[in-house]
Amino acid sequence: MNGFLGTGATFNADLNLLIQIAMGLALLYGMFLARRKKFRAHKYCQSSVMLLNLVMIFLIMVPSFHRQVEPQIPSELGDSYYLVATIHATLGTVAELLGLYIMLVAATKILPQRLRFKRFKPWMRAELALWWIVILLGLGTYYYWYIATPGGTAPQQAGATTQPGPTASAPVTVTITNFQFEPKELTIPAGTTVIWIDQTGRHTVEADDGSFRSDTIVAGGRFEFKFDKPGTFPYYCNLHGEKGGVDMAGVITVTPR
Ligand code: HEM
Ligand SMILES: [Cu+2]
Repeated sequence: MNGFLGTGATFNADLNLLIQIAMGLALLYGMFLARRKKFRAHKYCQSSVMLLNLVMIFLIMVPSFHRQVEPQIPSELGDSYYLVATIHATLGTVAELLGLYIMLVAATKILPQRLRFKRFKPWMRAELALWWIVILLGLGTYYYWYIATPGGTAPQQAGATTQPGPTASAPVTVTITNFQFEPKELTIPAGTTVIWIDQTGRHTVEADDGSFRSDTIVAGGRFEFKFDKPGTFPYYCNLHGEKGGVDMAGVITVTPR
């Protein structure tokens, strides 16, 4: 799950970031190919980027948008975290569609005459400019998602009252970081309150069986739930995990008092 750039981003985000920058540079290189009248090479270069980007969009960005952004709009659009990603996704859709259209006109004979433009340069220039705007908005998204700390809140430390205690009445703390719950498995006597404290990133805490469910928690935020009934309660982060213990998930085991 964890990325490799050391920013606390997901693996997918880091991978996407590198590939997107490489593709942006490839488009610029393709522009120079056209200037040197190497139109065949230009065609293959730009077309490959358009097609590879379709893969990145459907494998990484659409699922991420669907999970993390869609449920929060329009209500949370005042938050840069969602706003920048939404503008990025909207313009990104336009850029990709326009790119595919230009590709169809310039590199194939599929489209009928009335749907074809004649002057390539203005269309291709506009597309290249739009594409780079979308990359910059993507970098902005990456920044707000993984680098900026919301509201500058320092991660809250558990106070003395939230240390794990021997009696059922003392609350127990689970720390949330990118991208795990610590401890992942926790056993407590019935009647204990568990407090999840988020130290990095945005996450949720949701029981597989729906018995408890937090809103999106930001760094510095917390969520608590009192476990009255004995049983096993698997839970997960809705943004980075799934039911059944997949990826970012944990288990609370409640024993009879
Ligand atoms: C020309 C097309 C596009 C380009 C060049 C592009 C570029 C980028 C870049 C550089 C990032 C930052 C790396 C990352 O955080 O993954 C990013 C992230 C993202 N993009 Fe795009 N993008 C494009 C189209 C789209 C579309 C069509 C959508 C909408 C479904 C979209 C949604 C997202 C989301 C949600 C993220 C954050 C992903 C995450 O970190 O989990 N992008 N994009
Ligand atoms: Cu999470």
